[in-house]
Amino acid sequence: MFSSASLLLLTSFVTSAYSATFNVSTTGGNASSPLLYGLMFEDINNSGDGGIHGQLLKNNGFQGDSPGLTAYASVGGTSLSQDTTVNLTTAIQSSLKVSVPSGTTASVGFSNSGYGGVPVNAGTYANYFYIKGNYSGTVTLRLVGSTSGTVFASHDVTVTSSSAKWTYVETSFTASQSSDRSNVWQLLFDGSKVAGSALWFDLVQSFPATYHGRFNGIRNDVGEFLEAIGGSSWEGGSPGARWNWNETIGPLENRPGRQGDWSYPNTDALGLMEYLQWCDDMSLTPVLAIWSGLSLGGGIISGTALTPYVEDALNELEFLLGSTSTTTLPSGIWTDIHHYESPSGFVSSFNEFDNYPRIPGYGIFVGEYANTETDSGTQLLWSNTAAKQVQGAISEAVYMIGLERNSDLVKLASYAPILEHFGLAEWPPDLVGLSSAPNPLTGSISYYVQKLFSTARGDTIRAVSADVDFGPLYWVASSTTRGKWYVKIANYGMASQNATVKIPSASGLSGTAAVQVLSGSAGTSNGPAAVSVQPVNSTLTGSATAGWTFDIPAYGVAVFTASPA
Ligand SMILES: *[C@@H]1O[C@H](CO)[C@@H](O)[C@H](O)[C@H]1NC(C)=O
Ligand SMILES: *[C@@H]1O[C@H](CO)[C@@H](O)[C@H](O)[C@H]1NC(C)=O
Ligand SMILES: *[C@@H]1O[C@H](CO)[C@@H](O)[C@H](O)[C@H]1NC(C)=O
Ligand SMILES: *[C@@H]1O[C@H](CO)[C@@H](O)[C@H](O)[C@H]1NC(C)=O
Ligand SMILES: *[C@@H]1O[C@H](CO)[C@@H](O)[C@H](O)[C@H]1NC(C)=O
Ligand SMILES: *[C@@H]1O[C@H](CO)[C@@H](O)[C@H](O)[C@H]1NC(C)=O
Ligand SMILES: CC(=O)N[C@H]1CO[C@H](CO)[C@@H](O)[C@@H]1O
Ligand SMILES: CC(=O)N[C@H]1CO[C@H](CO)[C@@H](O)[C@@H]1O
Repeated sequence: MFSSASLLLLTSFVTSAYSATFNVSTTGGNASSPLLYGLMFEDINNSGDGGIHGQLLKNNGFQGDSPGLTAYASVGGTSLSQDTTVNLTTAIQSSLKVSVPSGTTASVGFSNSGYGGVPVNAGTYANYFYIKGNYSGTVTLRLVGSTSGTVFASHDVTVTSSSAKWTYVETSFTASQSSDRSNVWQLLFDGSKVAGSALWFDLVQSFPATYHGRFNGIRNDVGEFLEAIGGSSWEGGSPGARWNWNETIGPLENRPGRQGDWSYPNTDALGLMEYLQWCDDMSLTPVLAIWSGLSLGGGIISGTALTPYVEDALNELEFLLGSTSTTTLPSGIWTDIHHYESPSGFVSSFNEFDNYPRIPGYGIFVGEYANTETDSGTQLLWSNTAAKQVQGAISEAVYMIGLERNSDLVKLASYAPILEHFGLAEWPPDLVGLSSAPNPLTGSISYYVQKLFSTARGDTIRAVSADVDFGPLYWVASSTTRGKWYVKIANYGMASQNATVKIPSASGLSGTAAVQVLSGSAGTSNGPAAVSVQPVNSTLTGSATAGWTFDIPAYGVAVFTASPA
């Protein structure tokens, strides 16, 4: 215990600069898991529909509990309704009925405002829709500024449709750049041909360029942003409402979608195969989660009552692995640990796994972790001034250093959640935010820390002898089989620290090393479309025996890299 007098003394003491020396051992050490910096994805805060999935139009299949006419508006005096008597398929049970008043002569139709606006960027858009009703003529698809009326794209397609069955139309067009997110997608037709009658539409879709050009793919811009680094939505509010893998595959019109866990519908257009395609395209290792019997809203299923769900998991494995010989679930025991913490919570968890028993076949998966509040309990939100702050991001770095030091035991870890649509989020603060505006993506400070750590992964964790104890500096060293050496050091303190890294027994290293440093004052944050904190690169001159010296400012993190000459 400190008396208040000695606490004061300590406070003034730590504001002066320190220096520390780290000797990295070149022998021994433990294998490090290559899966320590993962991405945990779940459809929350419109991270799937309206987020990473490329499809931009909202409520296109009238899915979820109360779709109504969400996102739709009449154009040119039509009247719109959700028609539950005219369905596309067994899965998609409603359509959009567009009634045209008698005497109409103009081009009329409907618009869709997407997820907080339709992003309109110069480029090609692929469009798909179903139409039913007697119509033979031109259908015009447009992207239009909602208040400005500016037309960014206008494209005619000739359609012949009857009331006997659904007609599928696919077409693409090129748009010019909009300066904001207030845009709608419009579908117009010749009102004179439908006056006094109606047409029906369903599963309207519009995609900008997708990542790796995939059909029904993920957004290119979001994909590229997340490429730099690696959920519970499927639990369901009740057992019946859980995510069913077999209803997220196959043609989109056969996917019923579901009311997601986070108060909005999931279209499941981003389904099992799309997740795997995403992993493939980013060279990610997928970790398949199966339902354990626990629902978010309670309703736990256990014991023999779980048998059909185990069967379902085996069917899923067979479907994915192409083997019909899967008769038992893979062995191995894993514990999934979640941490949503304050900065001090993370720092005090630095040594969480240091003394954990090591049992063969047993591993830890830190399935979700993030700093979500300040030490005084203020919740962090992108929308207020307290977005993710430097202090919290450094505390996450301290925790991640603890994970890496124990990565012989902690095999997998994933920050969560990773993506939110600004303004459509109920679980802040996510790693990355996006909007429908041009240049839509903003990385939180935590995003840059994840990026720093995940791109400096060694395969062997090396022992370090230092002339200081842990706190406020925390460190971990690793090396790769290709002769690179990494030292990650977090400074969770209010004073700048000088660090000298030596690798006395290493030979053949270049005298020129690199260090990437991220730091800022404790409460600084990156706001939507306003990035103030990100890593800064420097080159260092030194040697393995004399060391390399660099400064780690207060609330900072440094990733040091030495490479073969
Ligand atoms: C509409 O849904 C019913 C089941 O509610 C199904 O029998 C019917 O085939 C569906 N219509 C189409 C066109 O698929
Ligand atoms: C559509 O056209 C067909 C064939 O001319 C006709 O039998 C049917 O009544 C028309 N349907 C509507 C809704 O007008
Ligand atoms: C999916 O599998 C469940 C059993 O787990 C079954 O009840 C359901 O009918 C299946 N759905 C489809 C579309 O096959
Ligand atoms: C390797 O793991 C053991 C626990 O199994 C631990 O005691 C030791 O410190 C670790 N060594 C390094 C270099 O991390
Ligand atoms: C680092 O290694 C050097 C050379 O072996 C040694 O002189 C020094 O005391 C060591 N420093 C620490 C902090 O272990
Ligand atoms: C900083 O260094 C890293 C690692 O070498 C590199 O990937 C990144 O592109 C560099 N950033 C800048 C802005 O030069
Ligand atoms: C569409 C959606 O999920 N909206 C919710 C997002 O989060 C805000 C804030 O919690 C809720 O108010 C919305 O209902
Ligand atoms: C406070 C302090 O000692 N800062 C020094 C840390 O190391 C760098 C690089 O050698 C110097 O430039 C700083 O002056």
